[in-house]
Amino acid sequence: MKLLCVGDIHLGRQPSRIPPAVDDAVGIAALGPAAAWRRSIDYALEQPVDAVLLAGDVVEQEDDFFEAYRDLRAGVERLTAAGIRVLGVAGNHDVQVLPRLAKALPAFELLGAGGQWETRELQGREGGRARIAGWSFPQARVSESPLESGFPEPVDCPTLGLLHCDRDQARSPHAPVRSSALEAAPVEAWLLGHIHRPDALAAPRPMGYLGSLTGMDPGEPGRHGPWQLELAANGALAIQQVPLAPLYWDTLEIPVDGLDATDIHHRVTEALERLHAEIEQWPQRPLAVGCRLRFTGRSDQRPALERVLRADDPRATVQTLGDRLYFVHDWRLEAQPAVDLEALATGNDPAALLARKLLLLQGADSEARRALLDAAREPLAEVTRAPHYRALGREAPDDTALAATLEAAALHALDRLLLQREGDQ
Ligand SMILES: [Mn+2]
Repeated sequence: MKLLCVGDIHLGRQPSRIPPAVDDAVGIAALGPAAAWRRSIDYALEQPVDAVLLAGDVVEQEDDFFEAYRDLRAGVERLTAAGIRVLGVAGNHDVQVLPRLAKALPAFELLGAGGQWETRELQGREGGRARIAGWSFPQARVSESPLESGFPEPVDCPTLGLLHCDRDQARSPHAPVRSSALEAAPVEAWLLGHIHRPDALAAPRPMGYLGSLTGMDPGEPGRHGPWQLELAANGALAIQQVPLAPLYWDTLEIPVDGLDATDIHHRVTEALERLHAEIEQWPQRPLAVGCRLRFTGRSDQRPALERVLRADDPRATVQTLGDRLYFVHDWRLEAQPAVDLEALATGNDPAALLARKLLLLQGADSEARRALLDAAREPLAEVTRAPHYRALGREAPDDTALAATLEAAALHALDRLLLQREGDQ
């Protein structure tokens, strides 16, 4: 028996950080959840699988009914016409809308409505049986573990658990469950929704998050897609990810040691070409690839590098390699200046003062380091609270973000001080 297991789809959500040039070339819709869902259906029909399982948050929000209805119906109709069943559970995002969709679309089988565990048996087209046990969110906030009560008793065929939940977050309002409770349940596999980063699911007893069907922003990097689960007649189970997401996010590290600033763009192109060569080897390939560039290493050309990167910003151009678009959504000059900070720090001029603060920031936790972060915390938090930015809903920076911001600012200032020094001589 072959099953295609689909994690959070979020129909109705638009991918973010897509440059206008990429939108113009392929259309943002070709990169979003609906496109990923269509690709999954094509794959399910090609195989063909016996059933498609949806682990909740199929729809982004309640008012996406009509858009989601169109996409879900088109998919369910194609699948059921080919004799492929479609089963799903509701997550915290689609607690109302998924049951409504199920009513409007009887071919779609919603499991565990109202927060009551429910099972359905599947028959493989080549023989074999399996049972799906599912539970749906009865309301958007659920503070008790769905595993506390009512989990179905084992029977004489393999059971696969389908659940949208928050694992090992005891105080979560999104159906908190403990790993130990998942492990103790009488199932052959747990197919979970909610967390968008896929787990490394593996036989013999896969238990974990399927991940979002496609990465919708740079915070969802790596390969995404549905998972194909196969149950052999002897009970052996195999599972593998089918990374067919149309959009792929990655971070490229580009060392700039010994690099002349004018060669930086060449170095960026090389890094993108290397990534392209790797992606060409994949059996399923994305339409577009968004990259964050980290310029690392040590350089005596930091100011020049920054000037060149700002004058001819890598974010401004979209590269087409093969039939794929590559774009840069962010870059960071993280390279350290080619100076000995320890030696510099022994002086008593402003550069020495900065070097001492940098060493503090880059060093281990200490009282002095905490004092430095504390001094920056409130002024930076004030920025996120400013009326202009409040609508972005950004939280005040945590210590890691604070330290990174201070370090970047200190390096920038140090570059300028060192340039002045050279000018003085
Ligand atoms: Mn969720």
